[in-house]
Amino acid sequence: MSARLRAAVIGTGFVGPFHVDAVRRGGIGEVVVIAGSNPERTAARAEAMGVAATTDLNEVFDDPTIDVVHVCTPNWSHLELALKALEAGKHVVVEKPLALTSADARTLVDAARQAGRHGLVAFTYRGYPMVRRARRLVADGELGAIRLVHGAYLQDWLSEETDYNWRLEPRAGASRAVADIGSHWFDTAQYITGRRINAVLADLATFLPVRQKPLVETAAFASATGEREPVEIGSEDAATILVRFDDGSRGAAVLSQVSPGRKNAFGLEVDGAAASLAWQQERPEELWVGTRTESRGLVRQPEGVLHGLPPLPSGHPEGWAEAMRDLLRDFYAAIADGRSPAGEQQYPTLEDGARAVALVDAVLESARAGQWVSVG
Ligand code: SOE
Repeated sequence: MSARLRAAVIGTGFVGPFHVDAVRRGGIGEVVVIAGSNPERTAARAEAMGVAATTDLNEVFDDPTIDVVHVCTPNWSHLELALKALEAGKHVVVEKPLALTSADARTLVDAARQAGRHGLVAFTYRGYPMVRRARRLVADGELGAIRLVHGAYLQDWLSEETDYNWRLEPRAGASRAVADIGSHWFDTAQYITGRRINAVLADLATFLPVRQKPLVETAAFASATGEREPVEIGSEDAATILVRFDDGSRGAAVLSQVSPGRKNAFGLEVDGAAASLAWQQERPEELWVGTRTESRGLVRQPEGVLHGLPPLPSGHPEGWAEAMRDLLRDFYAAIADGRSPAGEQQYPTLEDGARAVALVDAVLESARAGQWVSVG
């Protein structure tokens, strides 16, 4: 077997350790170091994952043996860290949202192009086998002409006044629910249908304009105890958005981080002239397909061997962690096989990430203006 690609993961919060695990299980790369700003947490994460730790990012950028850098930090540092990694000649994996504004996201896309490096945006939901199957059904014409794309992405981990996380801070960006989870919904809707959203009409809501911020740092999905201070919140807890696609089809999404009982309820339906399909992230192995005369529940069938690794047999659920593994496996394979970063890719590219940021910008503008806004 050829030498594995060597990687560094920057970020020790919720998602960084899952990147370490996904790369490892993908079998093409190995994460050699995890970097973070908090020395204790970085050391603890590194020990748990069996990799080296550093709080000095130059150790990552200046190490010529590191091929890939994963940027898994809070939103405000994605741009700066990814640009530095590209300058240092690394390929980059960047968490979503790619950047805080569309202009910054374009800067990143251009930098990767100029550096001739591969760049992936972590649109994990594209890695689910049944999402890929849904895309194939649409591409094979089984649904007929697409009419409607609709669904929701609902969470509850920010539904109480005492829930707090860095995503609520102004420096994390003007949008929250839309940038954090809506960007996944938009991307998956476009991935499955192969169409682009070219206009949006959005209504945003902040149901908790004041939150009780804990004085200690709180990780995503966690609750803190102890002293708190009231802080004003500018970003949206929820959004209702109408969309139009470039083929004339229409859609609607309800996005919320304040829906009690809904954990990661990402659902998407596509209605065509001949058939409709529906997928729910929390039941990832199933795909519903309905016509005028029948409806069927498709279950995941293990397909082929992906880069040397057999898939799990049916009935052994593949979920979020496997989706991340497969997404990163496609990315690492493109690098290992020497494929040009300029060509078509199997993985979600920085260009796809920039498109999602442009949609978020359009949503904010639409909500401000109270009218449809087109996306270029
Ligand atoms: C938190 O809202 C979050 O972890 C997102 O940041 C992820 O992208 C999503 O997959 C799950 O929810």
